[in-house]
Amino acid sequence: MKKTQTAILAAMTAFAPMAVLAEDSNDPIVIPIHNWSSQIVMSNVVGQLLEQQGAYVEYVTTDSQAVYESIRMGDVTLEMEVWEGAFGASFRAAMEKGGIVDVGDHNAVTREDWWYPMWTKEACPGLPDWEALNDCAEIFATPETGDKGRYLDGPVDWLKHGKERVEALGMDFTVINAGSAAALWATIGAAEADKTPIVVFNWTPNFAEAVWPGEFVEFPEWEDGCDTDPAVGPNPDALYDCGNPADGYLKKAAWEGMEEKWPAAYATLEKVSFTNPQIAEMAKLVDIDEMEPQEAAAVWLEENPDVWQGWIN
Ligand code: TMO
Repeated sequence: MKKTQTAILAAMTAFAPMAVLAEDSNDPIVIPIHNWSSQIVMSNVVGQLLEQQGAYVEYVTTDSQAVYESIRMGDVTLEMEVWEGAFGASFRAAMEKGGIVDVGDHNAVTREDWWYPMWTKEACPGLPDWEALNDCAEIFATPETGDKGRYLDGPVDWLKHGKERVEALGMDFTVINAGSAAALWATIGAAEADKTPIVVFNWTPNFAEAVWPGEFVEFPEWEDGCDTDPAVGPNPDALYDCGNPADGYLKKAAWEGMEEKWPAAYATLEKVSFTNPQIAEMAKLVDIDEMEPQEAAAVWLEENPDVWQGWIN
C-alpha cells in the first residue's frame, strides 16, 4: 500500500466515529400513544416529521403514567405531552431515578380540573367557587350517586385523585371515573339538550372550549407539595386538598440515550413547540371532524408548514 493511501485510510478511520455519531440510528424511534386526542395527533405529527427526515418510527399504545418508567428504560423514546396536572408526579419520580430528560416546554399553558358547561351556573350561581359548588351538591345527584352530587372524573390512568380531593375537603360528591375521554364528551353533549347541571373533568387546550363555553371550578390554589405533604393545603391532615395548577406546563420528555442514538431527531424534538390554539386544533380534527389520527396529522402538517419548517434539518 502506498504511503498516501495509508494516510487516507487512517484519516477515514479517524473520522469514521464522527460520521457515525452524526447519523441517526435506523432503529425505530418508539412514540407512545395515549387516550386523549391532542396527544395522539401531536405524536403522529412529530412522527411524520421525523419520518420525512428519514427516521423509522413505531407507535405503541401505552398507559399514560407507566410511560415514564418505559422511557427511563429506553423501551419508549419520547413523550410529546407531559401535562403538569396529570403526569407531573410520575415525571418527577422518573427524573429522580434517572434515564429520562426534560426536553423543554411547549409554548402553552395548561389546566386540568373539575369543569362545568356555562348553563350549570344558572342552577348554582355561586360558581366557580368550590364551596358554592358543594352547597349545590344535590342538584348534581343522580340515581347512581343517591343524595350526593355526581362528579365524572377522567379515566383512572390520568390519576386525578378526585376521590381523595372529595374526602380531603369534605365534599358531598361521589366520584365516578369515565371509561374514556369520549364518555366525557357524550355526557356534556347529553346534558346540553335540557341544560342539566353537570360537573366533569376537562382540560385546556382542548377542542371542547370552542364547542361548550364553560369554567373550571376554583378550588384552593395549587401549592407545590399538595400531593406529597399533608401540611400543604387547607386540610392539615390530607393530601390532594388543592386544585390542580391553573397555569400548568406542557413538556416534552425523552429517553436520556436519544440524543446520542438519534441526534438529528433529537435536535428536531428540542425545537418542537406547540401553542394552545394549535393543540386545541389537533384535538378538533379528531373529536369534531372525525378524522383518523394519522390523517389528522397529515392535514395539520399540510396546513401549517410555516410552523414546522424551522424544526427540521
Ligand atoms: C391529560 N389530560 C390532558 C387528558 O388531562
